[in-house]
Amino acid sequence: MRGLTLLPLLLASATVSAADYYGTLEPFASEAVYFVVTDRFVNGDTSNDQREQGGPDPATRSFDRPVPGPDGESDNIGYLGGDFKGVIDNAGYIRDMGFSAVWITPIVDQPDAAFTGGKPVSWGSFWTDQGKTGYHGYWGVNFYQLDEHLPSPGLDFAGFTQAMHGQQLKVVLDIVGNHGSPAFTMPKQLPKFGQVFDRDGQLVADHQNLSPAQLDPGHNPLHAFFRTQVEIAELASFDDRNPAVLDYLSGAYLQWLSQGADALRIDTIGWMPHAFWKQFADRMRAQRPGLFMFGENFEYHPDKIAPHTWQQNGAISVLDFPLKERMAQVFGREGKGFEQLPPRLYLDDGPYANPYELMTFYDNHDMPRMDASDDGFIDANNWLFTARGIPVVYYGSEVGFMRGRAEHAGNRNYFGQDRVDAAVGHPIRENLKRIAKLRAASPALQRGLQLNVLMKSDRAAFYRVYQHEGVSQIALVLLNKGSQPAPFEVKHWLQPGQWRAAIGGGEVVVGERSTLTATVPAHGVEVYLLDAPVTQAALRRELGKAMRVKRPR
Ligand SMILES: [Ca+2]
Ligand SMILES: [Ca+2]
Ligand SMILES: [Ca+2]
Repeated sequence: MRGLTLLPLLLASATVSAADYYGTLEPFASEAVYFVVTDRFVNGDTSNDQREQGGPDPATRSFDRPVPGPDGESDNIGYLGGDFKGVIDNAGYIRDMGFSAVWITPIVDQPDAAFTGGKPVSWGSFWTDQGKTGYHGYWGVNFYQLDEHLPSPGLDFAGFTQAMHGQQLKVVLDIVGNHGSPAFTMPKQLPKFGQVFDRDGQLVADHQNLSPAQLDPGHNPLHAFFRTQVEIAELASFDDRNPAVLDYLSGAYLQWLSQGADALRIDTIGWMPHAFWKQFADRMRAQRPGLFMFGENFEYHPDKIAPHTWQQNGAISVLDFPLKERMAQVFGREGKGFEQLPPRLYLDDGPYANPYELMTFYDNHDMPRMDASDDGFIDANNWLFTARGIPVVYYGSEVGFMRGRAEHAGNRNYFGQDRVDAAVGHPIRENLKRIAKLRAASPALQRGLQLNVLMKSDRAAFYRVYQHEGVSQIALVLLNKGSQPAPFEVKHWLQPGQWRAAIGGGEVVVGERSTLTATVPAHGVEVYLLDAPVTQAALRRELGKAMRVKRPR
């Protein structure tokens, strides 16, 4: 009898000491992503440049189409030669910064000429496409075929993913489901624009240079792929209600997954209904269980983007635009305080299925690059790689390339091998490397619960805690974005033990009810790590609460 009553007690105490504490168990949350517009990163093979394409007519030639700006500056809306080889050649450069994955722009075949419709592109303009080419990859015409600017002999997409995997880098493939290429307003229809071809190269849809309202999907089978309303600029909008559209797209993306893509980034996800993406996600995961996907819904309000993350809508993560908006204010020239950030983390509430699985970033190709000093970039990266979420850094940000610049004002300018080589040793890159490598080695920074201790003005202090299946780590992160060294005194939830300073080196022994004091250098970070099970009572209580937060699924 006695033994029988004791047994549940023993089990109960074993359960308590092995409590699970984590923000997420999603494996992809351990990654850190470097994002390249492939055409604009490095031209590793000039033999695939297709420099004659679209020529000789200056209105349609596709290579190197500069858009002049003030003071000799220039944007460019033509192809500039970047390719798979350019990325592979620099895999070591990317991995050496602490990244584990590379997001590349879409790889599918694009029209072979510059677009002649729409409004002319001028320096600093928005929503203008005349004279622009498909260098960015978002104007698909054959979603089963690789665009000819990307591969090299012996290096198709499967070869590319294989080479990247050989360099310990995952490949995040950018995909589009909402639209094809620009499809109307051309003075005269050009080949491929507004057309869609299947895996055998057969024409399956053709906008025929007609405005959406002029299409007749009920009677003309070539129009059945398209919607009859204008959506984005002059793009051919796919009709999500036509089952052939889902078949076509999911067939194409399963093909690329079978060639080694590790995760998908979904462009313009908000322009197709949730029901479409739910079916799409189900088809992808039927082939690739657990596939991680994240969408781009360019909205700063979390209620607008969070529904994508819910199970019923496909459980697709999203780029964290609401946090990005605040990061630009805190680390950019406005210099606002850290107190701006917690309201956008949604650690204890909010509409996301799981905020720890969001893709965090401070700029990209669709918005002005962050306008910050070198120190601002350093501070931003120190935050990005220690706070919750999965960090994404846009190519060139490791040197503050084209900072503050929007599309058509240099945002997507060619980076090139010379800049890559010169970037080694740059202070932004050196600091990025340090914090990214620390995150890459820390389960707590990757997937641990976040508990904020202090977020005020130039100082932030917070814990990240991960305890699961025998791995236990508590990280205490101290950030100083000020230009003077900053003192910290942390006693809240502080567990006694021998903490090691992961950046500065050395150890700090913390006793019962004592305080950890530290001075963090200007624009600096320190991360104290304690590799021990969580025992401190108040910390356990707080973590237990965090684990019980109810979230929409
Ligand atoms: Ca090339
Ligand atoms: Ca092409
Ligand atoms: Ca749409």
